[in-house]
Amino acid sequence: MKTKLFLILTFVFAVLISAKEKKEIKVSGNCGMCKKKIEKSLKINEVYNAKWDQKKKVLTVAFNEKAITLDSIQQRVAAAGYDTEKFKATDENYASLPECCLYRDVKEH
Ligand SMILES: [Cu+2]
Repeated sequence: MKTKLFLILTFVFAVLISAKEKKEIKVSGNCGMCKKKIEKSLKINEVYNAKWDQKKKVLTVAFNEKAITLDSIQQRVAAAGYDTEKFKATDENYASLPECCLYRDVKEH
């Protein structure tokens, strides 16, 4: 009985100290495929939730700030081919995107 209580308390404590941080970052992109790829690049344990808004071009990300920095999150997104506020995708990564996703070459309409 005591052991059970101890385990529950440990769990509650662990949840409390896991620092959950929520941030919004500007991320370039065009379409639904971009959304999938951006969000997929953040399917890791350190990130609880990542949602990219196609209209606003804003990524809302909830993550464990003790386990990952906002910089490395942006680096992951950039590595997937999408420019973020702080990190640009390399030309090579950008060029490997499907044609519909080439946001740098899209003209505003
Ligand atoms: Cu796309």
